[in-house]
Amino acid sequence: MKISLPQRSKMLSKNFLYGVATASFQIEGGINSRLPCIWDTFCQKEGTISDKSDGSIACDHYNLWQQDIELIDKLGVDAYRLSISWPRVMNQDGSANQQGLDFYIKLLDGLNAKGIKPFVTLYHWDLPQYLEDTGGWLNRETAYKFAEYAKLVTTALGNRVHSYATFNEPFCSAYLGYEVGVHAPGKVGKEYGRKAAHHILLAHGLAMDVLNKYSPDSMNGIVLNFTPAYPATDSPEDLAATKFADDYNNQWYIKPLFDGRYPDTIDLLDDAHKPDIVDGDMDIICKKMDFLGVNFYTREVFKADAVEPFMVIPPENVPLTDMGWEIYPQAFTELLTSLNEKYQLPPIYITENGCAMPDTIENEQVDDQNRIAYYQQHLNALHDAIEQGVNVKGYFAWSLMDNFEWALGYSKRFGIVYVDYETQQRTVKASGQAYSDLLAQRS
Ligand code: IFM
Repeated sequence: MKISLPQRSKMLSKNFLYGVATASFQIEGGINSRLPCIWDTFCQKEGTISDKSDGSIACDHYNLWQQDIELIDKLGVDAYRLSISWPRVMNQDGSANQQGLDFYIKLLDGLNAKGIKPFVTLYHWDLPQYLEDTGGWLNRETAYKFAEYAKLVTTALGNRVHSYATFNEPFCSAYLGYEVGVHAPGKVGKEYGRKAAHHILLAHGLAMDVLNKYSPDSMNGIVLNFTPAYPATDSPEDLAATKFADDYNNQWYIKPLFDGRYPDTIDLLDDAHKPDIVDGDMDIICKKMDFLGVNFYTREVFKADAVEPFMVIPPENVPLTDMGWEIYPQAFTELLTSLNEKYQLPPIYITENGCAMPDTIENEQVDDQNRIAYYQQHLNALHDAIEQGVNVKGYFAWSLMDNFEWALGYSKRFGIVYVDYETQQRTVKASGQAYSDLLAQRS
């Protein structure tokens, strides 16, 4: 199967950017050349990672980066989205770890030499453990440490970076990491989630000033994930529960950035669960950005609950990915058009979209037609949003290659390239070839 788009689609013009994405902890390995991060610690705890694995080797990208650049180049993409490991480049006393910086400098130089635009995320979840030891994202001070880290990176990397995102998916760091505890650092409590989120958003705002000062020529912004919320029925109770869920999971992270305030749902929270907002914080958070990164995978359906403000209905009798996530591309279009209506947005980049599928490799081939179908449906959905006036400038497939899928370890494969973790052999899947063929068609 091929991936195709309507003939005159803007997405077939060379002005529309296509890329592949990864993140430091998920692919690098090389843990002995950096300080420990919260995911190293979390992986050591009993019962946290489904296959009991960790990030110590991952895809060994720390050693195999040169061949990975060749692989990215072979796919014919315009851009590569990667993240920087904070504990690899900064020592505990705030000084630079030159060996760590050199790793990224060589990587960026290699990409630029091939004309591949580097999209760099400063924080994709690997907080230095020493900062977690002083409270992590529950400690306001961590936001200021992040701004110092942003300064160190931008001054060291100079003009090598096409685009900087401060954070990847604050929802995941705050909610999954500090409220329900399924991600590092594994804290559980409603009194933590919103506080962590606020400090992350504060860190974003502080870092935007740093980026604009020390890297004024790059495109600077943030990456948010959205799981659009749909009601189980049209009953007023289910509609109210769905609105609460949408505010809590989605709007919570975007509204402060563009409207300078949290959704009104904040008034419904117990005081103990509210963030600690200091005068002036919302102005720091609400900074002009050059782009918004949007990550989309699935939707969720909600109904009212007697105890909690909302309840998720697990998907049944619908198409699913290997994560158990519903395949519902229409939500992608509806998400983008609704964000466009609600907010005054800068240009959007789809910074992640893709799926885990139960791949098998036979005769050195992975025939993942199911993943090709997912990409086809979602690129069509994106095309529809663009036709309806949403200003989307580019799209990144998640992921370049199979990698460490957080609490699910290596059991879920999101790559368009297959990784044999025993040999570190990379094999381009049928989806990788289809993506590459689509990109080659552009004029
Ligand atoms: O693998 C993750 C990535 O790190 C962040 N966004 C979602 C992906 C799939 O779960």
